[in-house]
Amino acid sequence: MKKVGIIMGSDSDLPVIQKTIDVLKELEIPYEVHVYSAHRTPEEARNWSLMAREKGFGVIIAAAGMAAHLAGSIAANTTLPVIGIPCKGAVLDGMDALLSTVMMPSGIPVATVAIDGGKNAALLAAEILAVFDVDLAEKLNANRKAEAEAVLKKDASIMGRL
Ligand code: RP5
Repeated sequence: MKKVGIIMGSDSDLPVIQKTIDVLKELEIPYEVHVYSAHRTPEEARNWSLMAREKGFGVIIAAAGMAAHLAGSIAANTTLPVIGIPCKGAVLDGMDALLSTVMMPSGIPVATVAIDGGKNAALLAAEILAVFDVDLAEKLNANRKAEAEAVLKKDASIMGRL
């Protein structure tokens, strides 16, 4: 199976990426995590992205906050699908990162998930890999079923209490 490459702009983004890692582990998808910044370590971020396809990655998740150009700059150096996670910062509640990540100019796409959407980033990455992987698609179906059952349990519990 192709690996998921996870890049975060700072180790302060780890709480968001932990949610991504938890889902990938549960689905038994191989991954690799790095801290590379678009502005603090531009060369490392660029070199890693240029080699990503060759190194066996199938999709990349990039998480960054504030003026979050990480996902876009990674996407500029690879034609692998890039999923951007805008991370909440201290000042603008993540709106800065959301707009920086989602508003990519035409030609270089970044699939942007919600602010701090670490879980959805992992699920979207899994869905991309599952296009040609029947076993993984089955795991995703089972996952959806479990989520639906959990909601119905909550429904029954609320109805019993209110
Ligand atoms: C971004 O700036 C990082 O992705 C992080 O979300 C934010 C703050 O980084 P630190 O100052 O905590 O390293 O580049």
